[in-house]
Amino acid sequence: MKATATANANIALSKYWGKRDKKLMLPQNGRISMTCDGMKTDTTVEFDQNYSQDEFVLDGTPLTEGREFNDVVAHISLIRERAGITEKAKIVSNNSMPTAAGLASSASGFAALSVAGAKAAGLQLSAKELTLLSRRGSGSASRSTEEGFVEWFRGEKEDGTDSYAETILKASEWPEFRMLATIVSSSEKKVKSRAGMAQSVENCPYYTGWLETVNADLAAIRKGLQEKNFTLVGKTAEHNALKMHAVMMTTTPAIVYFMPATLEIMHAVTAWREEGLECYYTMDGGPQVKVLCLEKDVAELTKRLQALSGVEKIIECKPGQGAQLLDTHLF
Ligand code: 2P0
Repeated sequence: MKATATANANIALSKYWGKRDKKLMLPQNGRISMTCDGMKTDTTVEFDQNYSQDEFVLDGTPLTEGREFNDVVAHISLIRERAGITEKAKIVSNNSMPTAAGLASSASGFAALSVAGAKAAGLQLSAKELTLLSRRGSGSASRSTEEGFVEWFRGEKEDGTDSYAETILKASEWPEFRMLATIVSSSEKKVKSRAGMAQSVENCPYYTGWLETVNADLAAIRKGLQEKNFTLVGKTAEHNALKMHAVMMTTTPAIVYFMPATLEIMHAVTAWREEGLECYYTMDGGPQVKVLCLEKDVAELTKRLQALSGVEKIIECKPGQGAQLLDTHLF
């Protein structure tokens, strides 16, 4: 009753910000992301009758309380319930990127936990069932079980069975696509996405405007991916991210993730693009900027980004594989 899985993080090209059902984690709108080879979580889960309580060790630190611990225990309890078992679990998880800094650690985390947990509990789940299970841990996790460029469908059903994720372009079909995750701060973010998006749905005056325009962005990105039209994908992703941040900033209380270095990179990317170096930016629930580009421009862009004062670190991500089981356990 022990299994280990690895899952990559994923970064949205067209974003999700708001739920229509908080318990089932059903989104207000669909979303398209890239599964990122370059940022991952490895997780081992063991169910054993000798454990008297659930244990969770994250990046070497045992957690016994708090939001992360409670969310992980709730997800393990859901897996236990599905499998009809009662054994407590030990869970050890390691992130390759800073946790909770807006780098989709909850996406890779809950995808790895779902794949390892389901296997350890003896559940035989299809790929679709794994995305549905991962979604219950974190909305963004539903996409990390899948490879390459992935669409998470909004779905219509109240029970959520049609809100799953599916690869729309394999990693091997556009291997030149790159995302440079440019880290300007590794500190944990102050406003968690889950709480922030609930406030936006409740009181942002522009929320309906956001929802009205998202489907057009999804269609443009789908088309851009199918045609491998980098300009269309990049331009749409950048505009979509700015709209989402406009919603965040006009929520009460305001959610402002940008730091001075975030804006410095945004301005630099725009200027470089005007010079003919094609790149675009996208930002999520944190100050980091993900610069979208093609493989041929990675060296030049990395050099230019590193020369900016606020940049701490750059993680180069390629389109990556979906979550997988591993033979070697973490304990
Ligand atoms: C996204 N984010 O589409 C958007 C953009 C953050 C900003 O998906 O409550 O960690 O666990 O579903 O998935 C982050 O939200 O929140 C996210 P829950 P999640 O990537």
